Amino acid sequence: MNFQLTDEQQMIRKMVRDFAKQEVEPTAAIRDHEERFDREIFTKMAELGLTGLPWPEEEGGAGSGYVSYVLAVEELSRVCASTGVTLSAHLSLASWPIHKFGNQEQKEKYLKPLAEGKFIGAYALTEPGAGSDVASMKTSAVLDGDDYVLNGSKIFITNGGVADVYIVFAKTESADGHGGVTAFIVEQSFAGFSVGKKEEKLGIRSSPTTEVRFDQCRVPKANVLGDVGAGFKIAMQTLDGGRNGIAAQAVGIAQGALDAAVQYAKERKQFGKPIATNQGISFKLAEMAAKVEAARLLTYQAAWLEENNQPYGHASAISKLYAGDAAMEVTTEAVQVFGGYGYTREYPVERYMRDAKITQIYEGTNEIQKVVISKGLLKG
Ligand code: COS
Repeated sequence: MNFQLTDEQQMIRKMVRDFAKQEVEPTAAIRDHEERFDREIFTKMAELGLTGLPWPEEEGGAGSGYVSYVLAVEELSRVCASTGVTLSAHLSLASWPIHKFGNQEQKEKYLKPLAEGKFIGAYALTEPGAGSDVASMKTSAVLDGDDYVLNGSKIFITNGGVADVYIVFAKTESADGHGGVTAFIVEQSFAGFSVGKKEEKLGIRSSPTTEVRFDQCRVPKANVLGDVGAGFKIAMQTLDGGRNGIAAQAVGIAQGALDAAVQYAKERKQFGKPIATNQGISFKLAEMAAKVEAARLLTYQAAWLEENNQPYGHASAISKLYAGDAAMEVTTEAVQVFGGYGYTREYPVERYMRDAKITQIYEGTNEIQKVVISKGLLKG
């Protein structure tokens, strides 16, 4: 067993760490406050090759694999969880299904510009009445000549409104349950596509989350992704990898909060000495560090499994479950270490705590992760 990152992985981690420090961290608090997405940061990530990091070079990517991908999401999230999820949703939710199920034409037309950062990607699965219960979606797609005509709406779409390309799931048959769901590649410029309400959120506030609507939206047949009727499994397989991206985001958030808490505990003096000299504080820091490290190892393991073509869905559900909970616990303790100051916007830990909460919710709540994990344990 080798726990050493390769030279390339270490180089990518350092590159993203430096980039995050110089280009992302300085505006993280203000972007959060203003709920402002910054496309320029995305463009700069593209210049570094991050927007196509895992895909092979012939698909426009950097060919660096899934471990590098989680390292990048972790390092971005360490200073700005919104930037972390922008990249994670772009890569694992929007680009991955095209990489995995797209034909040559679709890869040329969509995956390459996504990889080059000319397009931003998003994934539209959830509906008002179909959250955890994906199969009960109502958005419909009816074949009419060479187009499918989509009607319905999707909610909670990360990168909503700023994305150029959406992977959309709709029912091509009125079959109950998992049958009849088909995946489509939808451009934001297609007639009948519109962006609805933008959510005002507790955290990840500089990552836009919106509704998207389809009103007689015409999508060419050529934009069906994978087989007609195979959409439920495409959605699930996409989430298998996406969930580990969220685990990486959670690890980054937790590490950022731990870094801030350690520094503060060494500097802040009460009763004539740094608060870190109290075991009440130093033991807290120790427990936080143990959780961050365990979450990181689970996340890297799941990425390694995917990179080495081994089953990784179970491992990703575990990494997301554990890392999301760890991030919530670690960030809450970080606020506690900072005391009253931790509750103010003067320090970043309140933002980390707000940002951590979503990692227990999106890409499948942690209760859904337990459904996935326990189904895996009990089958057969
Ligand atoms: N990979 C491949 N196939 C999968 C799969 C996966 N990860 N998960 C399920 N399937 C297959 C099953 O094998 C089954 O196939 P067969 O019909 O051929 O036997 C089919 O899909 C249906 O699976 P299942 O019965 O488990 O589906 P359920 O409706 O019970 O749903 C959960 C399963 C709850 C796990 C699923 O709906 C889910 O993940 N919900 C959360 C959705 C989510 O994460 N939303 C967030 C959106 S993005 S922010």
